[in-house]
Amino acid sequence: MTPDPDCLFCKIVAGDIPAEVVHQSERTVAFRDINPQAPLHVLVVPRAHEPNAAASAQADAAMFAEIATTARSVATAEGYNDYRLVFNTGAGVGQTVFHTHCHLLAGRPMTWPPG
Ligand code: DGP
Repeated sequence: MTPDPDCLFCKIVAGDIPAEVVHQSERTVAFRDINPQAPLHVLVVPRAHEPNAAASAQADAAMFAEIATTARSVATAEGYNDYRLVFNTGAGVGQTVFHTHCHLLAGRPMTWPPG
């Protein structure tokens, strides 16, 4: 899918908006969240623009799997074996940026269920 000129994460992927990138590959980019909710809070995104995580998984299952393995690599590299992955999928559950992204959170105790 072509980049959306109005999409914040497409601009970060393109390097048009600065971000602290911690990992990148042909198909994914991982960068620190601007408003971290844990000592480690990284967003792993596909380079390809898809507003919705389920649509991304359907379009490219291998890329979607790569998001999970990238998150594990980043967590491990930063010294965390325990971590939480979150895909907010839809405005009703808190999605605010409509480019598929996986929140990688680690470094503090977490409760369940999430708020
Ligand atoms: P969500 O609510 O699931 O759509 O999460 C969007 C996340 O994006 C939120 O945790 C804050 C983060 N974010 C928003 N704007 C920026 C930005 O300009 N740079 C970075 N690095 N993160 C951003």
